[in-house]
Amino acid sequence: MLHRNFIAGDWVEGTDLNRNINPSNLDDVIGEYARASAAQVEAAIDSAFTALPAWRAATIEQRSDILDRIGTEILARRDELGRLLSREEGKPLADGIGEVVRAGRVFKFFAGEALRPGGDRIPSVRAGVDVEITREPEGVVGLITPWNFPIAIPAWKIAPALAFGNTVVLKPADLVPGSAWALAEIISRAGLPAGVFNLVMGAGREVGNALVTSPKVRAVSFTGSVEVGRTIAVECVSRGKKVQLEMGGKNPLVVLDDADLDVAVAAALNGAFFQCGQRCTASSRLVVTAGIHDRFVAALTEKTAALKVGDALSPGSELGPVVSQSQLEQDLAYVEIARKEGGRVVTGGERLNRDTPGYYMSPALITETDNAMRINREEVFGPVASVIRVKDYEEAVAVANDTEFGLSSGICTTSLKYAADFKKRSAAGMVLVNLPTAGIDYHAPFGGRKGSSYGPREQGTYAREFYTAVKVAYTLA
Ligand code: UN1
Repeated sequence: MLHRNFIAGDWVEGTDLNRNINPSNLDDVIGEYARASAAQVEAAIDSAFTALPAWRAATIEQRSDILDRIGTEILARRDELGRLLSREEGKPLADGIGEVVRAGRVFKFFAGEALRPGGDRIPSVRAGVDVEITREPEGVVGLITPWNFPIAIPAWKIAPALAFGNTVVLKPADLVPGSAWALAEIISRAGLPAGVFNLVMGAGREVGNALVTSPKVRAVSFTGSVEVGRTIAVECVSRGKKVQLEMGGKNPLVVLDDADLDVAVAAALNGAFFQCGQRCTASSRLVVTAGIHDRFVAALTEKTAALKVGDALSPGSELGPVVSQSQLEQDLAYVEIARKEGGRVVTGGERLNRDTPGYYMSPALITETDNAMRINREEVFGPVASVIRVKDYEEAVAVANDTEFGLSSGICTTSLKYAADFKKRSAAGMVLVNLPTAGIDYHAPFGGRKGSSYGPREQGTYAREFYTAVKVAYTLA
């Protein structure tokens, strides 16, 4: 079946076809997806621009109802959509379904937020004058989403954009267009005026670039790599657009001597390896104090080696394949880099063969590393984690913060004192205590510091900052 782009309320063919391949089984073609041309992206932007007055005129209740309807359908179809997601992205079925539920709940959350646009009325310093502060939609927003959360990330950008009266052009990742297409199909039947929501599929070079450079797009929200994010930032800032970027991480999980070993091992196993470490929030640096180091490494090695890697849709699989050939090559290359730097690969890091051809590898745990090595400076985005031994809590904090990234961080400890201190001193946007650094709530603000993020936070009530423009009106009565 050919899946087309959604532009100005119509399903339109593109100029090129993208075959969506299952990374668990390269013989399985999920479908063909039309790639839009730059001219078609312009048409989508024009239609979003034209649709602005109609969507601005919709009442907050009409917007809320539409978002609620979208959320209801996503939740009702969780099994089918979760299966599609796991089939195209490679995360195990339970995680695929979990992500679909998250997307549905995001729409439900923003159905509520649509009713709470905010606003203020304050006394003026001048007699007889009223000051009113209101929030208005920014206008046309361009949304560019990555392959690792094929439905949740589109959801958490589209839902607030629509809730606050913006019109949308979405460009999903070229590698996983299926879930975003299914979401667009749901949105297309939810009662929006034509042009309020548009889907343009294709590569960043063509489709993404057209979105970022168009004068009619007022704001761009991007999740993806640092390299692409920085280019987008320059393009947007030089054109006076609002921009929001979520990029990489090299997130530390600190394990202190007084940690509950089971809690720490469970947090590290999940944070480092689940979903093949393909999360910007993955716990890729395990910073462990000397007194617990050997016990922690022994227990984590055993659990890591026991993880079942297989077809994402097979019930027993705890890890699926990684997403693509180039990602697999990058992951294996980083294991080699770490080995050459003096790291010890205590388990995994090897290509695996399964019944079907796919991008399988065993999760790699690397010990005897230090924080200056490339394996601890650069984001791998695969099932690869390294252990850094430190002498005490003070050194752990210094190492945790010594990175150009700052998305999430974690600490495993039974000490309230260390937990409280780490929450204050961690240079990350999100700090987790006795939990993995990944797996974040859908109603709380999401984002980081330093090289990880740029612009206002996503999600929760904080999403309003990006998707609205503040207006202040003064009236002499
Ligand atoms: C999570 O860890 O729950 O691309 C979400 C990413 C993030 C989302 C992580 N933007 O991995």
